Amino acid sequence: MHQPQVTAFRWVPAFAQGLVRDLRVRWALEEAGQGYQEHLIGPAQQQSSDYRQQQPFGQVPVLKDDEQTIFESGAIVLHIAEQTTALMPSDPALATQVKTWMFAALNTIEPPIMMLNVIDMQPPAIAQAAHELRANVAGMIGVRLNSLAAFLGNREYLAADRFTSADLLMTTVLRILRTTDLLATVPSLDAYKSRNEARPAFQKALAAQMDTFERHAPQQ
Ligand SMILES: N[C@@H](CCC(=O)N[C@@H](CS)C(=O)NCC(=O)O)C(=O)O
Repeated sequence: MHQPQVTAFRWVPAFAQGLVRDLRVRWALEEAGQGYQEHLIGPAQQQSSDYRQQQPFGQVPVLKDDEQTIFESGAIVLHIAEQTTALMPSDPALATQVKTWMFAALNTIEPPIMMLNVIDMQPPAIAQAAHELRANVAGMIGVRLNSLAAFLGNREYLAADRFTSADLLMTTVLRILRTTDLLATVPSLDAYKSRNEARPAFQKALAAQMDTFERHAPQQ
């Protein structure tokens, strides 16, 4: 088997570094003990028709392995997880619980967080005009975070009583809040995120992404 290839950006501005979604794929591969190669792209390749055949929206990440080419970070993490018990239990009922929480991370928790992220990235005049909307979205996120914390209770992980691909995705989603104070208002979730970020596989994946950006930083 050849090493899988992960398509990632050569460089992004600081606000996105450590959040770009190839991190999810790098982390999953590290947890699986699977080496990989980087395929780095920039704006020109994003637009190319060849790349659009692999990722129709010109985004990252893409994973190419011996079997296929896949886009959507959730689908890629699921594909990797289905090949290793490191991320997905072999018991079918437990695996269903893990997949349920993978969807919850991407489909229930991530949307309002991304909405806030988009508002916060607007130019000052637009952000100012949207300040009431921002407060409402922050409130929606708070409700979701409290529900998640209530479910977790004394559990360390979301499903199967151990770290799985559900925790991997949920942690990368919670990280998007890093420029807000929202997570700090739910200390048990903050601790959950930090616990998962302390995993050697995450640290390795993050270091690899950051190293790439450092090596390709534009000259001042
Ligand atoms: N739902 C997609 C979202 C991918 C996505 O938003 N990728 C960002 C980087 S994290 C990107 O490529 N942005 C550039 C663009 O949209 O042109 C996934 O999870 O893979």
